[in-house]
Amino acid sequence: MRFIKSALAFGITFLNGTVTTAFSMTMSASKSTLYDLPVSNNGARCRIIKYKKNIPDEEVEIKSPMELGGLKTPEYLALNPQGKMPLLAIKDGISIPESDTICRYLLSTYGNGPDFMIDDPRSNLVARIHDMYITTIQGCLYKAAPPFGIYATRSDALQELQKQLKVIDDLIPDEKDGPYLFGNEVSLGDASLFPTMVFIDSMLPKFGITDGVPSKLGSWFSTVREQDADFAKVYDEVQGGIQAWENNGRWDEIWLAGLRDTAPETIFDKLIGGDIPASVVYEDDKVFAFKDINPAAPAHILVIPKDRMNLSGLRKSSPEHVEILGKLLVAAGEISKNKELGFGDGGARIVINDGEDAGQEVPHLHVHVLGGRSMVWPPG
Ligand SMILES: N[C@@H](CCC(=O)N[C@@H](CS)C(=O)NCC(=O)O)C(=O)O
Repeated sequence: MRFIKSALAFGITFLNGTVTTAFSMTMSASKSTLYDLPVSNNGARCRIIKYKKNIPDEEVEIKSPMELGGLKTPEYLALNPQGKMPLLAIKDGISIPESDTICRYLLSTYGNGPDFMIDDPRSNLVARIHDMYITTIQGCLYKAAPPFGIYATRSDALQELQKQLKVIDDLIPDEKDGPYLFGNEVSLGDASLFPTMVFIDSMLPKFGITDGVPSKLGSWFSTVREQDADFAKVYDEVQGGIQAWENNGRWDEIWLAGLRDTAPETIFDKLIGGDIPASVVYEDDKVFAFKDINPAAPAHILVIPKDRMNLSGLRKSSPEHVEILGKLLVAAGEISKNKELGFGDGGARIVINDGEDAGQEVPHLHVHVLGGRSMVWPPG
């Protein structure tokens, strides 16, 4: 059995900062359990460490979180309140979530094999960019609905993902003497990024993005897989999980993958594109507002999404549209206060006609903002 020297200092600190009690102890490493699934990219970086350092199952055993009932059960949450995998349960009730922390624990505990710590700070930078800016939004590749980290739309998150790939690509040297990111020594940067690249490589094309992986990154990804059996093994594990998702039709209903806006363009696209002149009263990157050419009130503005996103009518809305629907209403509220457009102090009527019976004429969601006179109820 392996023994780990671990000086754990326990202290009780009073308000004046004086430590009144402290002791240290030596712990023996009994078997640890890595809760993880083959498809988990963050877990796969820990598996790369386990494989490369030949850590036997007798020391670090891999189990499915389902053995504790799943990620969101009280039993699992007691070990990792974030309800995420991977999680390494070590001993004496200590559990370590967060793949980077798990990897560093494994590296400092098990001496065999490469140490993954190379003399190039760009390795840590790749891992950091991956953790801060890529895994936080990776759900845009496979999750049913936004938000994806700080992004409220899938297309914004997909764009950001590609930007981060470019940032990492720029860190990779043009010339290097080995298959890994920074030469012939495997690093934490390689282990962190590679499993996520399995996701990106197979999922970006589902969104019609075939040129999303820049060239140095693409060639590192294929070379390391060809030349390193442990990376190839992890590739197969993650890919097997993705294939199972595929077989279950995971992307069939995902916006911009299986689900796209196939309805014909309308006159509104011509107004947005400037092919037909419009009396534009407001415009930003997502919203377009213009005067109705057949006004039904002294002030009558239409507020529309620039990208229809399948919203030929409000009935097509889904959680994918939460951001644009909010933006349309905020813009409508602003416009309804604009006296120069003919709106008064008494308020406005803000209407969405959804479908033929409601009087919708153009199949591109539009919010009517009507004002400058008092309205009757019920509407006709
Ligand atoms: N920052 C964490 C991220 C962990 C994470 O997002 N894990 C995913 C699987 S790769 C997960 O558990 N997702 C399920 C969920 O969030 O419900 C790490 O590096 O371990």
